[in-house]
Amino acid sequence: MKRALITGITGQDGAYLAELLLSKGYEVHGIKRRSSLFNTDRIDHLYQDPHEAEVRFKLHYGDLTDSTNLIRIIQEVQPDEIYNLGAMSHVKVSFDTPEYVADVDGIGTLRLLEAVRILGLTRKTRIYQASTSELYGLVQEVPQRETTPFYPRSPYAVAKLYGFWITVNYREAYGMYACNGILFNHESPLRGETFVTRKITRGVSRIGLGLQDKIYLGNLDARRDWGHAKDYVEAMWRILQQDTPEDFVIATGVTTTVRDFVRMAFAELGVELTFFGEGADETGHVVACHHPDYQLPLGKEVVAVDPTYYRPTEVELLIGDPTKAQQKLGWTPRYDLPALVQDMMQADLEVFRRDAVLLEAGHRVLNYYE
Ligand code: NDP
Ligand code: GDR
Repeated sequence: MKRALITGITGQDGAYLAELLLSKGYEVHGIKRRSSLFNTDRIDHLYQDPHEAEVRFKLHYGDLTDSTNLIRIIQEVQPDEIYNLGAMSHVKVSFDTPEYVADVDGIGTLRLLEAVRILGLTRKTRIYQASTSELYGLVQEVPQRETTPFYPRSPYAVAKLYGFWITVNYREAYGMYACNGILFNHESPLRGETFVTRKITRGVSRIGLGLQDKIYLGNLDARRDWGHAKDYVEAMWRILQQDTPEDFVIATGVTTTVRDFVRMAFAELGVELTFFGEGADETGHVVACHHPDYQLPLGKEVVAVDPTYYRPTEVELLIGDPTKAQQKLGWTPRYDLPALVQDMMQADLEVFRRDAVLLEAGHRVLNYYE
């Protein structure tokens, strides 16, 4: 039985990857951080009582800022594969906490590689590093591929640049099987609530159900290559199953503006929008409702821009070229963008229908701002 260790197992990708590896017969170990509230919502369905006879899912307390703890866990687990998904992953927040992000996302990667080296596991343990399309930053070439020069535009991306190159360096210096997946944006019903797609699907669901009036967003012109996280964790696994370690771009090859993502989410309710104005003055209004359950007033303003969400330096355009992954890994995504939006909208509508019922029965429900 293969043994995998996942950092960031409580995050979106960690949850889907753990599910995938368990379905392939792996024993899965994950590192979770101690927090004052439960932080295992996304993986609670995988939890196994440690008293059971055959436990294939185990969590360890740890943190990427703590070398001794990483060394201890890796020594104990002796993993065949490590997936380094742990990170402070929010680009906008990285401008507020740049030093912390450098420590976790940059030096954290070094700590993990060093732990494997110090423990003499360089021949046994394969390492996947969660690299990102944010490395491309300011557009140098489109579509972006493995050979496109990097130009990071945030403390997050600069920290991930270190993570990328230290992974390459350990591969070349010590012959380690260590690879970067340069993954473009991938989303799902498990996506963190403050990333733009999930913020939109939650906001649109709440507007449709009468729980909220409007969503406030930042740069509506930004273009992203959005895929489904379920497809992308499959690519991570395939990257570690090759004969030789290499880096791969994982993307759909299609790019869409934030504004069009908003349109697509409202379309799931049968609601059509028109946008007026430009920049910080742009607003989105209801022009038609085709579904009997979601009859919003025509002309209602449901989207507005709040410059608070602008970034000091923005990544305007991402579109990836997944040719190498298609050819060498045999990887192609199963979800396209309409299927992704549908999946996210269905999940969020279900969540907020419960809130709507509670509200009608006189209970208090939370408001969400961000
Ligand atoms: P999430 O933000 O959903 O999850 C991040 C995970 O990292 C969480 O489990 C979090 O724990 C954990 N974490 C945060 N800080 C630390 C720390 N100091 N020590 C240990 N663990 C920590 O991210 P995603 O699942 O979306 O992304 C997974 C990885 O892939 C990240 O590295 C991200 O930067 C990268 N990536 C993501 C892309 C995407 O589009 N989703 C695209 C390209 C790269 P907790 O739950 O306690 O907060
Ligand atoms: P990103 O994702 O920065 O690409 O990083 P995010 O969803 O945060 O932003 C995408 C684009 O949308 C614009 N935007 C807004 N973003 C947020 N969060 N909130 C808003 O209100 C809003 N309005 C407009 C942003 O300016 C941006 O252009 C994600 C993370 O998962 C990283 O960890 C990962 O490395 C990259 O994807 C690939």
